[in-house]
Amino acid sequence: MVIKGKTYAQLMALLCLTSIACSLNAQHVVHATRNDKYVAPKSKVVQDKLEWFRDQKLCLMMHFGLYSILGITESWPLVTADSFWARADVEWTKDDADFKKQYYALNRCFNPIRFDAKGIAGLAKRCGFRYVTFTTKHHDGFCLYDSKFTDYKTTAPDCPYSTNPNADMVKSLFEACRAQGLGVGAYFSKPDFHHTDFWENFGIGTATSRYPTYDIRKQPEKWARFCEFTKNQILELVSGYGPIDIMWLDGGWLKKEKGHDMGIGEMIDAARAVQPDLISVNRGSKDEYMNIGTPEQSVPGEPLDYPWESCITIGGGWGYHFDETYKSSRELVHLLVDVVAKGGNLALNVGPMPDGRLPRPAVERMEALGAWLSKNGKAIYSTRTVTPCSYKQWRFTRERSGREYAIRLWREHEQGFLCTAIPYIEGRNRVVKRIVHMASGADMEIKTIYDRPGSPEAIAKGVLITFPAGFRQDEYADAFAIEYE
Ligand code: JFZ
Repeated sequence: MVIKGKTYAQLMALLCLTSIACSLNAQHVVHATRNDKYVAPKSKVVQDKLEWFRDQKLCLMMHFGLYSILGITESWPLVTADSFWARADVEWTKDDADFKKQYYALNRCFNPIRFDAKGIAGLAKRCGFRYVTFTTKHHDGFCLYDSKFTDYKTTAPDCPYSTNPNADMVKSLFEACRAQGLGVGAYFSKPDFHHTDFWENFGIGTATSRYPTYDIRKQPEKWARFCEFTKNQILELVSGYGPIDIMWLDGGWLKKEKGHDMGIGEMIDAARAVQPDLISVNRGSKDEYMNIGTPEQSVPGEPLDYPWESCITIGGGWGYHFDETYKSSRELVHLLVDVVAKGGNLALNVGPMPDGRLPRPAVERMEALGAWLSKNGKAIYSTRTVTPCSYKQWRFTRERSGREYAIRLWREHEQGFLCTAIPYIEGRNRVVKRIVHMASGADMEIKTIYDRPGSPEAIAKGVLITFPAGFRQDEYADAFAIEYE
């Protein structure tokens, strides 16, 4: 194809060089952000486990529960004060008490007989996920495991699923994950709307907030009972469900400094008496029990100098929604690369359908992630940040050995390129000796680009990578290993 005397290849080269030229002029450096809010755990065993955590990079997070049956927001519709947003898809009733009774009664029709723990664990493994975080109990108090401290659970006789051999879903899933060599994280909600020592009468007949329905200063014994219940559930999880890598305690609005002291630190200390290397997430706290940062539905603008994971939904909601809109595979690959380049993990959340299966569009995206990682994973897993970690469409990572990677994110129209360039920017201007394309293993033809070439004042502006004949550019991103002189 010839356009105005130029072949397609020449046009692509021109486009490529144009994009290089306009990008090589800016200086862009990202400095790591020291964060004084982070308090490292005292335990050396937990500190070492956090290095394991930092190596994993990709987590499959799953929100599953009663809310999944109706495809509505998880737990939050029970909070009257949040109903303005949380009940947006609850159009069949406007009566607060009526709705709450209906929501709580969903345990009587919870029967995800197509939940295939081994199948999900195998899929997660194949798609490059390294650990799985699952909702053992969300704010609504319904337990997806056989808790000895409540009858509001999948294994209770009033729940149809209780007759299923996998009724203790946490047990089935965690065992299946470990069989695949995956880590396991227990999402557990500190608030429990179904517990009457948190919400009297389950909040029915009360305009509920996300806080207890009573003043805990006036009924300290009631609050103490709730905290003991919470401790018992955390301990039964770490005692009866095998090795758990992360205890992910949600409900960060219950804060000690706001008068809702639950004694979480003591609970985690007691849990570590059973599992010493347990990583704890005590959301809402900034103490030694908040071992990893958990930015939600967001990615920090710059690298963080402590362990963290961005928890982000593959679609719009945490739980399953019938009319979900999913992020594209390109967005998800770029999201993972961006998070990893900033030193974090991506906890990508998928909400199983009411029957227990994962939605087909989610599976397709997970498989696309896995396909990309099968070719480029060395630039992702077990890496750490390098400064600068990004420059326009480039992200940079490094192995602990020091080997560096440059990952070029391709936008939708950026296909068929014949070359690209890695800019020399402050902090990244060492002379490049060799560049290898990770997906093919092919050595790239490289050439240093100078401004004012030949003149005494010539300055190296970057390295031009010319793709060899037969080069197959990835649809979403290409990782390159860089060796320096
Ligand atoms: C929390 C949960 O509430 C949410 O349902 C989901 O499980 C997510 C992973 O974690 O997200 C929050 C946390 C705090 C608020 C709202 C949602 N808040 O304080 O409004």
